[in-house]
Amino acid sequence: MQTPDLSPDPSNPTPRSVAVLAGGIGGARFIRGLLHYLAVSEPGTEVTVIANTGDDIRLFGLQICPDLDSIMYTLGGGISEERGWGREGETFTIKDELAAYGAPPTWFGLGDRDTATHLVRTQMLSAGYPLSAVTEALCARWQPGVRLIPMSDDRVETHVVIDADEPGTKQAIHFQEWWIRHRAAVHAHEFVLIGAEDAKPAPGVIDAIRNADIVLLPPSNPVVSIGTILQIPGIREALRQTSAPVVGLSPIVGGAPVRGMADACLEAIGVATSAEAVARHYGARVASVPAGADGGGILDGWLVHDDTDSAAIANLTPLGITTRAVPLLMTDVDATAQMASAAMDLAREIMAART
Ligand code: FO1
Repeated sequence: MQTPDLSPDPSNPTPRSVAVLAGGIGGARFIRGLLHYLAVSEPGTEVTVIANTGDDIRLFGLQICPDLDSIMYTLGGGISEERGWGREGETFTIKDELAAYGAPPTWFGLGDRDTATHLVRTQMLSAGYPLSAVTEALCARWQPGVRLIPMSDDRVETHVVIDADEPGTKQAIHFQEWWIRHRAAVHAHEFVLIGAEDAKPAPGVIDAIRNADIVLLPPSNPVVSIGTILQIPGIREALRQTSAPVVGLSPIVGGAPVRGMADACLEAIGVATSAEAVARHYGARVASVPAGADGGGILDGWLVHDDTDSAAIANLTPLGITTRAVPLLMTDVDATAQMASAAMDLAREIMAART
């Protein structure tokens, strides 16, 4: 993928800065479309991506960061398009050899090329580099065309509380086991972000949100991706205080996730699987925060899929969430670029309405 020219545009001395909070596959594909749109229509715009690290897992002594890697590989041209994770042209010899030794777990798809990323990352972490510096070093190879920052340099992990074998008892398993081995088909009582309360936003995260001209929430999983990022102390507050309009795109179309298993995640937290319910879950930024609420809403604008969800417009607008219905299926880069264009236009509409 041609890396868009991000040098400042002389006719626009102060290039626009966009901050994006993203999970893995859906977020990565949206950002690819966003960069495609910006390269053509708003060259010189700087994009900072704040990525979820709650999916991270330590396996076979390797620190694996699925969402950081999906974004880095997708924007750097190394992604397996059909999987949305891991490398194109991947082989799984190491995985097979580990299975031959009976080394658990066998359910995780550890790719050979991908393993080089995990080895470099783990080596640098062991040498004392923070995850944000490691990510920057890995991106020197991939040139994703964005500044990619983990939500935190502190180790956090999403674990899922499910029923244990003993009737009436529960156990927690790593999110990756729930997602990959169980395909999210085992009822999740709760998601717990281990380490969240002591985690700090990585260097640059809060500034990127505060200094952004526009903040975008791509159609990532609203619970275990975007929702996880919001649990890092300070990030929700920065979103509520930034002067930038905060515009999100619904990951739910016609009552179902476009891909992945966000419906299982939403069900676990008691949120309906609908474009409207997700917007209500994120909350309107203008809404007053009832005493004791969990920090208050973050949305100014919301895009829903035109063919199925335009009814949400009438219900969300009175809440202070300016809602527009546009095609939201990321069928190819051009379609995704159109979505990004609609999101940027909605942000500008919201900014104009303020003055
Ligand atoms: N997803 C799967 O469905 N099966 C896998 O075996 C698998 C392996 C894997 C390895 C590295 C990596 O970066 C991602 C991987 N994923 C796999 C995707 C991953 O579970 C999810 O993409 C995210 O954690 C959720 O967005």
